[in-house]
This record gives sequence, structure tokens and C-alpha cells, in this order.
Amino acid sequence: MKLEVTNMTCGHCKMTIEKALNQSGFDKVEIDLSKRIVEVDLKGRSEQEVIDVIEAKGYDVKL
Ligand SMILES: [Cu+2]
Repeated sequence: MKLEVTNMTCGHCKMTIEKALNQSGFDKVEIDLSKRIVEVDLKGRSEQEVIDVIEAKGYDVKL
């Protein structure tokens, strides 16, 4: 799945989100910082889980 993280603005944001998703068991995390797009392999889990992980770090998600 792909989603937009509207307030992901720098390399630190990117790292924080990447790490949080990895720690929650999501891999194949691809982040395009210039477009503010996060792409994750859901592997059967729900989109809401991804959104929750990102929002818990203080970021805003737009589908
Ligand atoms: Cu940042």
C-alpha cells in the first residue's frame, strides 16, 4: 500500500517512520521523501495498522 505522510519533511522524519514500521514488523518499507510517500508491504495486515504506527510518531497520514 501507498500513503502520503503530509508532515514528513526531512531525513529524520524518514528514519523515524522507517524504524517504527520495521519495529512493528513491516518490511519492504520504501519512502520517497520528495513526494512524501510511504510504501509498505502489508503482508495481509491491515492498512489501519500502518496508519496507527505512523500516527503514533506524530505524523499525519493522508490516503
Ligand atoms: Cu523531519
